[in-house]
Formats: sequence, structure tokens, C-alpha cells
Amino acid sequence: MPIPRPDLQGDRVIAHVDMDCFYVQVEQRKQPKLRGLPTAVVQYNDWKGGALIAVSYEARKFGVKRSMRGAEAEMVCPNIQLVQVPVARGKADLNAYRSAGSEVVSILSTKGRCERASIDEVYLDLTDAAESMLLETPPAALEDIDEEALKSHVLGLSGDEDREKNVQRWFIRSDAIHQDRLLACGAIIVAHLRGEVLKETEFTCSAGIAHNKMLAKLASGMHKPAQQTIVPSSAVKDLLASLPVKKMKQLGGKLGSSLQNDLGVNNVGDLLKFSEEKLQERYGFNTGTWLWNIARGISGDEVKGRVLPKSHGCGKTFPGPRALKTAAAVESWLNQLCEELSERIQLDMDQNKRVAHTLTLHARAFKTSDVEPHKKFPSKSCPLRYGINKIQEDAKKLFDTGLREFLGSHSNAWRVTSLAISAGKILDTPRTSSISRFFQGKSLSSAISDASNDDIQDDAPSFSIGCKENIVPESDKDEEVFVHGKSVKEDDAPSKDRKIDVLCTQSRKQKDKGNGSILKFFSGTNTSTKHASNAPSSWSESLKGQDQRDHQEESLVDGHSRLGKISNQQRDSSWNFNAEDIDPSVIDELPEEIQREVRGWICSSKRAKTTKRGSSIFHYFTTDDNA
Ligand code: DCP
Repeated sequence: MPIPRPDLQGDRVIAHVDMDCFYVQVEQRKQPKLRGLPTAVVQYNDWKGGALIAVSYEARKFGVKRSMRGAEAEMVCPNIQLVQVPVARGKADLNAYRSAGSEVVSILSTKGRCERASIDEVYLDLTDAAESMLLETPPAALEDIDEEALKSHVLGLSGDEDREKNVQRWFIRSDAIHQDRLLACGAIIVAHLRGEVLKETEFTCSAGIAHNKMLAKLASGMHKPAQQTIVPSSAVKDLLASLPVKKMKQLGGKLGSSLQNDLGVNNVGDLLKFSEEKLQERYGFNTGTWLWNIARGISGDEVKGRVLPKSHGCGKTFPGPRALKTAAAVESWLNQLCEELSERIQLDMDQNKRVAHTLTLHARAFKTSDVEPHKKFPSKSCPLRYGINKIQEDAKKLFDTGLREFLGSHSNAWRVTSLAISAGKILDTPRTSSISRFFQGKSLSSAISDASNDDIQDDAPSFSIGCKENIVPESDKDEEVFVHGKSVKEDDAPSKDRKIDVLCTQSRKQKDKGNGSILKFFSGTNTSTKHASNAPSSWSESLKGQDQRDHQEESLVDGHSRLGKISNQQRDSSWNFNAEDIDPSVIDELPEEIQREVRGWICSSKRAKTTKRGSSIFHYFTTDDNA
């Protein structure tokens, strides 16, 4: 469900950078003889020449499209070079594309906060860099403006003739408003970064530069390949007036269809006709406000500062006659997918010190008879336990549970047409601190692998896997799963599984509050998290009540809720401590109000060598119910 975030700082400079025909470029770098030739990357499944998953711009001129199969592409473009995606474990191996994406990210992330949005696209917050440039070397003071920047498309700038001259004038205009000046600086920075990417990696990319993520993303696809587009605020109204709703992030699904069918809204700008109240009445408070905002180009979404994927996923489709018919066939494929997933999460843990907490299985299936033809195979999740065997075992259980539910009372024969598993809720491992030792008393990874797998839960039901290999739908939810390089995300329809929504929201809220390891630690204890963020002085209460709430929340699909769970026994044995035992660095990670209190308490404790009973921080650390 879209969440409205009003943009309080309209003068941010945000870029969205998207690689051009990415997999093709990676293959062309491997085989330079393919450069300049019409080329497409095809899926492993070679039926009718394999499904095209990336098409070069030379091939697009002949009408070759991603929806085609190799044989069809050869008909419209006889010279097309078809390159098969690398293969491992009987399925596409995307490692080469992933690491090529990482090469690009490492260059783009040098100028500001960088969020890796998928295998080949990133958002950059260049506000600080643009502001510094405006102060130190504004475009008007530059002898020469970067040639690539002058090739920018500036929306709303009239006249195709002498475009470059017009753009140059726009860059150095003396009567420009501050916001436009910042965008001009941003565009120069982006042009420079794109040049660096080309020099270092041989890849071209396209970019959009605007005041928010939504507009930057819309702009990056407007002029491709190897070009950039700037969206001054004065151009936003016209841009949205002619933008079909379905092209807008989060309006590709049911919400977009409802706007078209129920309200007659075809272009985003048509939404301007409706008051915020009317939209709220029709779509609920949040979605209504979000729609009202986007009609005006308002979006406060932040660039999240994340260069690593939020989740790992791998999948395989079994179209037509390849559909899996037996439990043994499913198990064999699941085992291979789990092997890959296990390798990737292990690597993530080793390289980035990150731990995944949730294992999710998605599948597509049908029954051989016509009973309930529209019933979907439910996605299922459970806490993730590290180790290939454990993951395989859990994935199998998830599948079995999903299948039972899918079949219901009908004992029909079934076919599985796609399988995917993903590891989500990836968090940094808390730094070892005295406080986390107090709380946890055992290593994180052993806790993870100990988590019981009795907690199989419905996952958000609307996850879907494309019916062709490697073809997965684009969508826009925060929580994303990279399956075949593209993120598979939830549809924009409100999820039926409110429990998951609540957890996701909680974890997002928690993230908003800071990334300190201690906060992450608390985010593991669902109930105390709420208290921690809202009412520090009642933390002791939240700890006291934890046991009852643990009972209710155990059923929630959240691996780390189990990790952070503090048993009475652990607490009792851990709570006797001295002020000297607290690592001073962890105090910085506590909420500000608590920091002040802790520092004061430590000072007084050191002075008097006695604890000050009755303070909220004392309640926070103590387990003595009578304290
Ligand atoms: N991809 C995939 N399956 C899809 C869509 C894409 O495997 N259904 C892979 C191949 C693409 C890469 O992801 O090269 C990036 O996808 P994009 O949608 O960004 O498309 P391209 O980069 O290929 O082309 P464009 O220049 O239009 O962005």
C-alpha cells in the first residue's frame, strides 16, 4: 500500500540511474565483437530459441522486443546475435550481472547517498554535492560545461533546434530560481558520474535528475540509451498531465485499474480534479493522500543509503510440458535453489556481516482438473536457519504446507510451473557490545540456526513470479526480492496478511529511527520495540510484559523476533552489572532521551558506586519486578 511522505524539502537533488540493456552490455563486454550488433540475451530454456530477457538498442530498431522468443526475434532481425544467459545448477546464473551491477554502484556511490534499487538501477541523493558545487563552482562560473551535461534533456525547455545552446543557456541563466540552479549542478555531477562509469566499466547508463525519487525515476527512462533528463519543478504539471496512470510506480496494478475504471483517471494529472478528502474516502486515508500528492509531483521518499540488496532470491519456472508433477521433482529443484540461496546468504554474512531472518517460498501451480482454476498457491514463510540442509528441509516444509492449502479438500493431481525461494529481513549483525551480551548471551548465528521452524506463515499472497523464465513483474514495494535480477515485490493492493504488514511497518519505522545496533537489537523484540521508540520510561514495563506478548507474537513470521526474545532466565542472569561494564560506544546508539539518562546515571554510579533506583533507565535494565 502506498505511504504518503510529503516532501518538506522541495530543493533536494535526486538522481535515478538506470543501466541500458544491462545484460546485453555485460555480455558485450565479455565478447567485444558483439558491440554495435543487434544482440539479445536469452533465457536458459531454449524452447523456440529461449525467451529474450535483454535486447540491445540496435536490435530494438528492428522491432525486437523482450516479450519475444529467440526464433521470433530472428524473424524480424535475421542478424540478431542471441547470447544465452550463463547457467549453473540447471538454471540461469546471474552472478556476473550482479557483480557488474556492484562495480557500477561503487562508482555512483562516491558523490552522495546511494540506494541500490535493483540489479541495474540506483537512486542518488546529490543534494549536498549540488549545494557545495553551487557555492564553490556554480555552472555560470565554469569555463566549459561538461559536454555530456549539455546533451541533457531539460523538460519544459522549448525548441528542438539548437537544443544544446538552449540547454547551455538554461544551465547558466542568471534569473534561474535556486531549485533550478541546484538541478543544474546535479546534472553536471550525474554527467560526470556517467562518464566515470563508462570509463571504468565500459557500460552506458541513463539518468533522471529531479527533486524527488518519483520524478527522477520517471525521467530516467524518457531518453535512452546513454542520456539524461532533468525535471525542473515548472515542468512537473505538464509531465504528469500526459503520463498514463499505469506508467506510474505503484499504479501498475489494481489501484491503477480502479482509478481508470472507477474514476475515469487515465493520466496522473487527471487526479488533480479530485480533492484529498474524496480520494481518501474512496481509497483510504494513506492511499488517498498519496494519490493527492503524486498528482502534484510530491513525494518525500528518501534515498535510503543501501548499496546491498534487501533480500536474496532465486527461482526457476517450468513452463508447459516442463511443469513439475511429483513431490520428488519439486524437492530436487528446491534443493538446488536452496543451495544457491544458502551460498549467497553465507557470502553476504561473510562479506557484509549481514544476517537474513526470513525464508519465503513462492510457487505457481495448477490442478489438473478444473476445480478452483483461479486459486493461487499461497506463499509461505518461516524463520530462516543457516546451513544448506536446514534451508532445504524448511523449504520443503513450506512447500508441503502451501500445497496442502492449495489442494484443500480436493485430492487432484497438480503441476508446479514455478518455484522461488527468498531470504529476507536482512539485518546487520549487531556489533558485539556489552549491552548486547547482556541481552543475548548467545551468538547470533547459533540463535538463527536454532530457531524452530514451527512458524510457517502465509506470506504476502500477492507475490508473483513471471510465467516465463526470468520474467518477473516489476512492482514497487520496499521489500524486494531479486529473482533473476529483477525485483519481485508485492502488488500494490493492500495485503491480506496484516500481520506481515504490521511487522514490515514496524521494521521500517525502526529503521527510520536509526541504524544503531542496539536499536536493531530491540527491533527483534517486537513489543519492546514499540515501547523503546515511544516511551523510554516504560521500558521496564515492556520487558515485564514481554512473556505474555511473546506468546502472542511467536506465531508472527519474523525470524528475528525469536532471536531478540529474552527469556526470564536469560534476563535474570544478565541483569546484575556495573556501570563500568557498559561499553561507552553503545550508549551513542540509544535514543537521545535515554542517552542523557544513562550518562547521568553512569556518572553518578561511578561517583557513588551505587545505582539510582527508581529512574527510568534503572527500570530499563532491571528485572526486579519490585524495583
Ligand atoms: N531482466 C530480466 N527479466 C525481466 C526484465 C529484466 O531478467 N523481466 C534483466 C535483464 C535486463 C536487466 O534485468 O538487462 C535490467 O532490466 P531493465 O528493465 O532495466 O531493462 P534493460 O536494462 O535490459 O533495458 P533498458 O535499457 O530498457 O533499461
